[in-house]
Parts: sequence; C-alpha cells; structure tokens
Amino acid sequence: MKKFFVTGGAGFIGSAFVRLVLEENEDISIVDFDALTYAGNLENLKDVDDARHTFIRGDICDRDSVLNAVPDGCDAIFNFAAESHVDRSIHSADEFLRTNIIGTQVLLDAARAKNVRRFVQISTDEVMGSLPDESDDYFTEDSPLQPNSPYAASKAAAEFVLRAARETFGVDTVTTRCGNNYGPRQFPEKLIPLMIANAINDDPLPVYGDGKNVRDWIFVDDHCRAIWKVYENGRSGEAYNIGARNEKYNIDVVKSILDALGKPHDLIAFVTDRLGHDRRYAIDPAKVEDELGWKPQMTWENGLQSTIDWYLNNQAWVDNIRNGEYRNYYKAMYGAELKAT
Ligand code: NAD
Ligand code: TDX
Repeated sequence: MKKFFVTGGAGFIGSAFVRLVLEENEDISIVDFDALTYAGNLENLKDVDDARHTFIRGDICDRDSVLNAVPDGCDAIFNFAAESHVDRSIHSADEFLRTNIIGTQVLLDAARAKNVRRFVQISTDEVMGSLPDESDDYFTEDSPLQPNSPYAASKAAAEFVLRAARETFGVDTVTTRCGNNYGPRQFPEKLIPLMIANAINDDPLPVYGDGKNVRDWIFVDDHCRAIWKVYENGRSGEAYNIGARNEKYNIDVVKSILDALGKPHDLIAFVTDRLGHDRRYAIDPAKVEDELGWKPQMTWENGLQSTIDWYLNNQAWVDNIRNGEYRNYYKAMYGAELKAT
C-alpha cells in the first residue's frame, strides 16, 4: 500500500484529486490534511467513504502537527493547500504569504525529515504574469516568473522555496502550473460558480472591466489526471504547464452560463475592474502532452454543462455558503446584497 499525504484535500481541486486517486487505485491510502478555512468544506468529501482515507484537521504552517500527521514511509506529498482567491489577496496579503510560502517550507522540511520520496507542488499559471491581448504568445515552462497579484507572488515565492529545497537538500520535487479550473464543488467566489449561483438566484452577474480578459479553462478532473502523470513520471526539479487549449473571454463564459440556464443577458452588470487585472492567460501544454502522454478528456461544452447541472442539483451546498460568512464577503467586495435563498 502506497501512502500519500495530501494537503488542502477539503478544497475544490484537492477533494477532486482525493476522489479520483482512491477510485482509480486500490493500493493507495491518503492522509488528507486541511485547516478547513472558509474555502475548506467536509461536504466536499462526504462521498469519499473509504477506509483508505484519513482526514486530519491541521494547518500546514504548524510544524509539529505536520510532522505528526505525515505517515512513516510516505511516498508523496501533494501540496494543494493555499489561499487561492486573487481578490482576497488584493484586500489583504498576509494570509497568502503565511500559508502559501511558509506553509510550503514547513511541508518541504517535513518531506526531508520523513524521507518522503517525492514532493508535488500545485502551482499556477499566474506565476508567469499576463500575456498581451490578442497575441499568439503562450506560457511555456521557459516563461519568466512575473507574478502580478499578491496571490501570484506568494505562489511564485513557493516555487523558489521548492527550488531551494531541491538544490540545497536534494528533495525530489515536481511542480504543476495549471490554468483556470472549473467543475463541481468550486467555492462561489470564483468566476464560474459565482455566475452560476447568481444566475440561478436572479442576482446580477458582476463582470470586471470590459469582460475581455481571457482565461484558459480546464475541467478539474483533467487537471488532477495531469498531476498524477507528473507525480508518476515527471522529471525531478521540472515544472509542467497544464492546460486544455481552451481560451475564452470572460464575457463569453458568462453569456454561455446564462444561455444554458435560460436566463436573460440583462442580468450582466459591468463593474469596476480588479486592480492589476491580468489580461490574458494561455498555456502551451506541449511538454506534459509529449513527455507524459497527458491529454484532457473533457470538452468545454460537456464540462460547463455538467458543472451547471452539479450546481442545480446541489443547491443546498451553495445555499449553505451563500447564507454564511460569504454574504458579508460579497457585500464588502461587490457593494451589493445577495438575495436570500
Ligand atoms: P480552494 O481555495 O478551493 O481550497 C484550498 C484548500 O486549502 C481549502 O480546503 C482550505 O481549507 C485549505 N487550506 C488553506 N489554508 C490552509 C492551511 N494553512 N493549512 C491547511 N489547509 C489550508 O483552492 P483550489 O481552487 O482547490 O486550489 C488548490 C490549489 O491549486 C491551490 O494551491 C491553488 O493555488 C492551485 N491552483 C488553483 C487553480 C484554480 O483555478 N482554482 C488553478 C491553478 C492552481
Ligand atoms: O466577480 C467576478 N467577475 C469577474 O469578471 C470574478 C470573481 C472574476 N471575474 C474575472 C476575473 C478574471 O479575469 O473572471 C476571471 C476569473 O477570475 P477568478 O475566478 O477569480 O480566477 P483568476 O483570477 O483567473 O485566478 C484563478 O486561476 C488561477 C484561480 O482563482 C487561482 O487560484 C488560480 O491559480
């Protein structure tokens, strides 16, 4: 039995990864370590009813808790735990620097202390900054790290911390840099679930700026399968860009959601732009495709429809969030009250 230590496994992508790995492998057990911040949710794991899954509530910055929780003979650490929302990092960066940088260092130290075979860092395309509008440029693994938001800066710093652990102490590390994920169980502060939830409830859909920023969307399970490939066969010390060649203008994503739900486009409300808003992300995934034989399995049309269906069928999950602290966040962020559900 191989033992994995997964951090952030109660969040959006981490919980999808845990589910997929347990479903597709019989010889793996997982310690799932998560602080359950506002973004962590045990509901995300409620169908993971498996003796091979152990959940531990803990903070990746807490050295003793981490050392106690990493199992002896651990094969790999997968670090999903992070503060992940750009807008929150613009409001206050402290927690981003703490979790995303110090937390990564603590985990790397634990990997060394416990002789963990491989450390997989879940990074992001945002560390490479922004591409020019309407250009043919793409992020490759050789693109310079040019983070623009406090969130992206903290994730880029984590990559440097990782590099130092490898160069100085020989920790076996690999890194994934993925584009924008979408799918079930994504916290509704992010574009796609926010727009779906608002459209379902006839709340206005707040689009930043001119709506012409471009994001490169990938279905969450495709990202998780790429992480698996990188863990299995990625070259030590390397980063792999992950993307599904699926660039979209934000405004087109929002209109597709309204059309799928049969809601009018006049729910769209253009609002003040995000500070330092990255214009375009576009990923060249040739390395992970050619070296590791990864390809996305989900089409955009099917992925978006199945995501919308999940939110329609799980309105209690969304309402729990929308009726909690998120209401205050929303009001402070958008200057508007969400309708009661
Ligand atoms: P998320 O916000 O949904 O989940 C983050 C999880 O980490 C939560 O369960 C939270 O409780 C946990 N966490 C936060 N601080 C912690 C701490 N100090 N100790 C332990 N656990 C803590 O985020 P997500 O969208 O699932 O993203 C997961 C990872 O993937 C992040 O590292 C993010 O940077 C990266 N990533 C995300 C995207 C995306 O589009 N969402 C794209 C590329 C990379
Ligand atoms: O209300 C909104 N209106 C809007 O126009 C929100 C929340 C977003 N947007 C725009 C901003 C972006 O151009 O939509 C786009 C996507 O925004 P987010 O969902 O906040 O994602 P982004 O800022 O692109 O960052 C995401 O991708 C990379 C994730 O949140 C990161 O965790 C990941 O690393």
